[in-house]
Amino acid sequence: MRLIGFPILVFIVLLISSSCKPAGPPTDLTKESIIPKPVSVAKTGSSFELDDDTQIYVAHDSLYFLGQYLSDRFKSATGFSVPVKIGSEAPGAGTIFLTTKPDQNLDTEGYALIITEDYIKLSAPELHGIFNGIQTIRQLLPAIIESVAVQKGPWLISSGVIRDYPAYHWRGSMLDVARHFFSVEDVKRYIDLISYYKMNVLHLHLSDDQGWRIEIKSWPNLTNYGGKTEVGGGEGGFYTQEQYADIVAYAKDRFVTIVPEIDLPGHINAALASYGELNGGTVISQEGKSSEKQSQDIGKEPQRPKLYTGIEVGFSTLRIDNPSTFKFVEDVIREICAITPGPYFHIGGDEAHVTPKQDYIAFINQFKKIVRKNGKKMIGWEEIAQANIDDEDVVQHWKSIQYAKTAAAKLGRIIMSPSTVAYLDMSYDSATKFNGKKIGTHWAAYIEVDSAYRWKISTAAPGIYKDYLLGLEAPLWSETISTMDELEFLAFPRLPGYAEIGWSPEDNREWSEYRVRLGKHGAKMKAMGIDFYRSPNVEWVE
Ligand code: TNX
Repeated sequence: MRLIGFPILVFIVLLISSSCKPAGPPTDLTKESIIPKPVSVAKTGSSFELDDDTQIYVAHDSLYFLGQYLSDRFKSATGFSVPVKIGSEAPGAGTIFLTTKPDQNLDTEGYALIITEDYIKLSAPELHGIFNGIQTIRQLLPAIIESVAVQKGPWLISSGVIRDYPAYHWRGSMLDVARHFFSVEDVKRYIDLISYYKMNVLHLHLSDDQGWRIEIKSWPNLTNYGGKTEVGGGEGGFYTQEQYADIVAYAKDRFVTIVPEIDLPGHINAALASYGELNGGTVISQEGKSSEKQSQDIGKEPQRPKLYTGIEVGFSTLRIDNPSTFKFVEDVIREICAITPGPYFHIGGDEAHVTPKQDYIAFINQFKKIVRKNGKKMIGWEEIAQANIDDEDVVQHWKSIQYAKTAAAKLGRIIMSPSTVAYLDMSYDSATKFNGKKIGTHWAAYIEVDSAYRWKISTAAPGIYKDYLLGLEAPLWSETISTMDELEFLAFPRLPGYAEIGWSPEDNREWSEYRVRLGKHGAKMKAMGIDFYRSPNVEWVE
């Protein structure tokens, strides 16, 4: 029986074969999906091919490690061992040339990328810009360049010119390693992932009621006892000072500044549980309620509260009238500052609900002196705006914009982490689950990928002088997550949007355009093995 006429059959075969034909080489640089969106992109209509003859040339020794970093990014997926050579001549055919040169319009983190059929030239005023330009090159290659196994090419990049630099210098994320501990390897992977999107700050929340996560040599019980559990009663963990230094060095090579936080004077139960002398004679009636009743007899009968594994906040505090308190604070800040090359120390300062207000203010003023004495600038959560803030201090907004305004009126600098749009621990919606387990919380809001993207730093901080706004941080609190996969599921795909909010010109961003670009990053995130949330608001290309 003849079901389809011959001409129709030919037509269908032609149709199928034409739709299966591999796409031609990419030639339109303006159509590529780069996140964060670059400041300017111009196309020239051809493409460069990375192949087994490609060589990387760097203009001088100090660029060598970046050339090697780029070569390493190519290795697994292409199977090519792209050699890195030092040579100051102009780029020859088949080369990727990295060079630094002054360019007043590019800023300290900016870069210029010229891609021709014959070569790629990446130049920047500083090494940080070269690193950022390398991330752009990675994103311009086919998504499978991020695969760990060898893939089939060709490895083509559209030609043209990109000039790019950030709107804000503080583009970061905070990771809470206190509520649940995350290993050195996990933290390094997170550094790799955030820096792929040109973020440059990782704030580590290193202590809280549930655990103390960084070795303090003069107070060893903090980790030997106070680091041994976490939310839900798991085994916890901590970083030795050497491991912390290893994280810091890894971050430095990726132009990420580590900001260590020790949360004071509240969120301190793990320390009180480790050293009764810090708790003074406080009467403890039940787990997690160490400050329910404060005895007047400090030091009389040091009682340690139990380690805490729940998720309440605001119940613990240091005591300002306790002689041990500042010995402890001085030692902790001194030891951590000594192994932190970055310019900041974060003293926490949030939710000190059981610290009397005058004591709280006195505490912050004193912490600031100690931080300065150790050569760092103080950062604190927004409540520190109540203390003596000046233009060297940084205040991190999370809930009440009034505190940020108060801080700015005192000349303080502001990091924006508005919990209703920028908290990575908020669920996407009421059904958010990973592998059948509900994760995330929603005390501030449900944050779908579009609402995470649709805000601006400057309008979220009305009335604050723009020069005082350092940028943004997306905090990832870990009460509900304990594995790297769960971490990734909450961070992605919102984190690339935060990276773009901090980097790209504010008036040149549109959700309707961004969602298409983000959809194309599905394939890249998949190739990187990221367990990301497939938001129904995005058409994923994988
Ligand atoms: C509030 S935000 C906190 C944290 C919690 C978080 C949970 C802030 C400065 N403090 O202690 O982990 O909410 O979303």
